[in-house]
Amino acid sequence: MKTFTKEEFRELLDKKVRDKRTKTLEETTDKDLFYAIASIIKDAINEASIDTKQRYIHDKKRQVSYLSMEFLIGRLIESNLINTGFKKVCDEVLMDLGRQPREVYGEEQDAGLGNGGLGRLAACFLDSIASLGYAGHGFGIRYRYGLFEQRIVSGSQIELPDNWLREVYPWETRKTDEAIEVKFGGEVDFTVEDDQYIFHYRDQEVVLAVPYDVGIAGYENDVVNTLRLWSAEVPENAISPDQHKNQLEYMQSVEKISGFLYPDDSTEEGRFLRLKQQYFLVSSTIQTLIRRFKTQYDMSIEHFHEKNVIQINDTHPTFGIPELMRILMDEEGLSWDEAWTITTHTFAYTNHTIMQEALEKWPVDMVKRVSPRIYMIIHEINERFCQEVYLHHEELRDRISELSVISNDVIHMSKLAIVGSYSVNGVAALHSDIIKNYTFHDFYRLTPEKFNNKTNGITHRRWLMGANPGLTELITDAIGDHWIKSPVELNQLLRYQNDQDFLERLAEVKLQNKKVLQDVIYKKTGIEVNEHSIFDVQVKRLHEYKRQLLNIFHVIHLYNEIKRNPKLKMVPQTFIFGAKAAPSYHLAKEIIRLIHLVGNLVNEDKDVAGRIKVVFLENYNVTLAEYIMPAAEISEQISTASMEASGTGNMKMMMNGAVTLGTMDGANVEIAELVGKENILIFGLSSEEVIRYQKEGGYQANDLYRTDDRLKSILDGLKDGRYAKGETFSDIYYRILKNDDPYFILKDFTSYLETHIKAVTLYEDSQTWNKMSLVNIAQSGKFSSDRTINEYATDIWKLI
Ligand code: DL6
Repeated sequence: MKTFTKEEFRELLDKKVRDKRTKTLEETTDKDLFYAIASIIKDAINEASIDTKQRYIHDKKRQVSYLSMEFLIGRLIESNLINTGFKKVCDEVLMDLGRQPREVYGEEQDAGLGNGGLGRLAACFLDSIASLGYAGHGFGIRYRYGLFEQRIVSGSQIELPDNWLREVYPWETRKTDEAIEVKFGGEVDFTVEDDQYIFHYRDQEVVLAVPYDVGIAGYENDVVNTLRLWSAEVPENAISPDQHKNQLEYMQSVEKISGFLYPDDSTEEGRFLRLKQQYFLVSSTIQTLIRRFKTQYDMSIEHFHEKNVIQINDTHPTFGIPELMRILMDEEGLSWDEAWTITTHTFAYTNHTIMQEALEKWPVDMVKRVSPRIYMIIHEINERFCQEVYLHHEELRDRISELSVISNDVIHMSKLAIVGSYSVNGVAALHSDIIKNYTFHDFYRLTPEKFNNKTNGITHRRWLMGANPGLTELITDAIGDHWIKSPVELNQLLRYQNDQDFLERLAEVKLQNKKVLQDVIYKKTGIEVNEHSIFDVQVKRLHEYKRQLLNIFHVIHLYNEIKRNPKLKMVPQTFIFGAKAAPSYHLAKEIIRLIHLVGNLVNEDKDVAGRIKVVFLENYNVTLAEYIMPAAEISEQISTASMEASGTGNMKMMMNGAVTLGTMDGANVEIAELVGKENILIFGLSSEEVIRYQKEGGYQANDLYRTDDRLKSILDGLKDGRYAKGETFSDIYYRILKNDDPYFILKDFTSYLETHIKAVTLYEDSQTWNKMSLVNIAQSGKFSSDRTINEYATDIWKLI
């Protein structure tokens, strides 16, 4: 990519602001500058994108298509500046102009097209695929409204629409000429001609999928891949096929398909829309891939899978399997067996959860309404699959009803994904073992060769170089910059474990990052936090299994201790939370309310005198995370063991020098292995113990409530209104005591408390703590998504 001197970049910027904003540089606002810089980057990215595409076509490259209903992109300006190599010069020019780069870049709206880890993982993966020079593209939906904007009113979450496209999104290019027709509903029948079934479709609703392409630049390698986001529109001149809808209603109903990320799934209508979104994504994408294959490769369609692999991010894009079958048979004229061979050599499935309620299931009736032909194909896949098990796997005959993709008129998407894919992977070693040994054990017995592990990762370019320039500089000063292209070389830092001077510089970087976050906290909440207190952080979606409740119970316990003994000596601690709850998840919203009201109580009580503070940062998103991760000191990763597939926040905080305080769950297990038990704080039941309790029907939470005064006091407070001027939290109370504490909060409480005491003791010895922090950074290279993507590319995608 072109490089610029400061003078050249300034000149270009001047030209851009004149062209695009009709202003001189002196007159510009930060927003003008943001758009002008984005336009400079986009010109460079477009050029490189054309070259990349031509190279892929010329080399007839095998390509991976990463299909995901979510891409939690956040802002792109800084990572684009880093990857194009323009960051330094751009920062300098802005500073010469008397502008703060962070303020200018802060003008970009977060693209929040995802809920949490799964969507952010997809975004990190695209960055790594391009940075490693692999031919791979993302396909998703251009939701008009992303994940809701969270506001807290009197302690309770309310949701506002995330109008992220209010202004022009500078990174996208609309490609009307590559629009695709997606056909929904209608009826299907068939005739037989020359022993062949010919399917006839009638009365379908046609929706136009219009692509918006976002260039994904690799790190200083001139590679630009594409994230294609589909938008739903009414085809030109189409009139409403439904006589009961006028034209306006018809247009609205079509545009709704790409209207919202996760439309409300508490209603039948919301669920149906979600299903339509899934089919919309896979049909438009697979039609595109077939079209590209036919024009760019000089091969017959039977070779499709030799040049294409489709990775499905969880089960949400699983309808791609029957859709590819449909196209190959009904449009390309292949037989079932030919189509099945191609399909099962094309798809690879990543599982991201073993929580039963999160394993997707769709009622047969709904799927038939979206596409009767797709349902017919799923039915046939299942018939043939069950027959195959019956005939050739006698040992599993009595398990056929568990293996069946369809049961009780419900389609189990994970089973369909396993049957139709050649690879099934979990996202951390422990999670992949649980999948094999428990969740999908029968499938594992049937086809063990499909199952594998790919431990998640995060892009160190965003989460270290972008978010933490101070630490980046310190590292590079010490060990050179090889680690940027080869992050495992961060382990060279281990040489500095006993270097007092280095450890002090490391602590200074952390302190500066804490001051930045302190400022953000004050601006957002008005709460003054002590930069010398321990920054103890839990940021992630709100879910009972992630146990934000355990964290706030600990805070209540500390508060109770202070009230009992106001002179208690304590290292000051700031408990920082950030979490969005799904709009229809009542208990999660109650937990947010509890955190807030306990926070108010603690923060305002004079007896506490600043020893503990609670901060809840509203509207947690990627940008906020970029301020939080570098400042974190204790990384709370406290899910009930066995329930968190991997976690990626744990990796982000580790890479920024926080010490994990967590259970042996998800990728925490691998963090523990790497840093050793003296550099991590582990507590609680193991996954085997949790699974054993679950098999035995749980444990007696009431016994603990009755015998442990600390717990009794905390739980009683939920009912007697002492935390919030009479406001109570009975649903949380009953969830624990009537449902026998399904997430083992009381069971793990003592061990959690003891581990916190240990953490504080270690923190007081700053040399020891700084060393722990250093070891965590040094061992975090494994968790770069570059390592993960190299594993996918080699083992699953066979790109090399
Ligand atoms: O793999 C990314 C991420 C993991 O790090 C989290 O542990 C896991 O909870 C999350 N899974 C989901 C599942 N949602 N669905 N379906 O978001 O994936």
